[in-house]
Amino acid sequence: MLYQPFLDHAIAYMRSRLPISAYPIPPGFESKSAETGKGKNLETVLTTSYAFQTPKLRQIRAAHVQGGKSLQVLNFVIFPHLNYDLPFFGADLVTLPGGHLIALDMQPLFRDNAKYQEKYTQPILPIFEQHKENLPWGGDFPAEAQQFFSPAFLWTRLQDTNVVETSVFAAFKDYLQAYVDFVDQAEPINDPDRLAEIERSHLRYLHYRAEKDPARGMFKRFYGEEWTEEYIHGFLFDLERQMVLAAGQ
Ligand code: DBV
Repeated sequence: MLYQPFLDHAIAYMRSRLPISAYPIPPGFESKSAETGKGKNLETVLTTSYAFQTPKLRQIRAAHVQGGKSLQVLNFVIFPHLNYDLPFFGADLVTLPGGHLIALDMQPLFRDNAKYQEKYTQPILPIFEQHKENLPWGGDFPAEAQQFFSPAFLWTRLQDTNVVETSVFAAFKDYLQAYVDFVDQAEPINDPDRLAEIERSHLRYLHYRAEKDPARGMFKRFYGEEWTEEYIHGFLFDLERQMVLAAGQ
């Protein structure tokens, strides 16, 4: 239940500020459970999915995994529509037997572009600096993932659950608020070259996340390969499927 308040807050907050409506979740993926372990270690692992959209945000989605005290995950990502230059909102909140692993960021479409950084990173640096004090840098992470994170990437490993409930929750709320502020201000892009760049950037990000999903092993173990691949490509990172569908209409 560690991340339930994060999920509740995110949905209530977005609802209070944005015209959100439901986004369809493919049948069979709203809720999935499996038993793991044996005897007194028997545990039910429940994965529930949530999805919304707004006129500017193509997909707001969350996957919530609950498998007892030592397995809790909330992966919450916002994918803007392709005619906005908004960053992705990405939260990966992971509790495993070894502790908590927290990734929180607004992942830029154009990481090394100075004007883009000025627009979407500078404004959140003060929030980053403030929360970084309670959330020390988590150390190594995959080098190839580096290109997808902003300079305001909060990345930490924690033992203390209390810190998750207080400092991480506070950072999560501040990042989400700053993100919704960006969404409020965002204007549609019309320039065809810029639109093509945005689409390329989305696809690059999607391919990376779908291919390298760190939860793949866990999901396969619990729910099997077929369910897992369909969940990843048909729900968690569904842009390509949606583009194929749109092209066929
Ligand atoms: N991660 C996901 C989704 C998850 C999920 C959809 C629904 O992208 C969970 C579930 N993340 C998850 C789990 C682990 C991690 C780890 C279960 C632990 C895996 C394990 O130890 O077995 C940020 N998440 C991680 C790690 C990173 C991230 C860097 C450590 C992985 C490692 O060390 O290999 N979030 C992750 C990431 C990006 C992001 C790589 C982006 C570009 O936004």
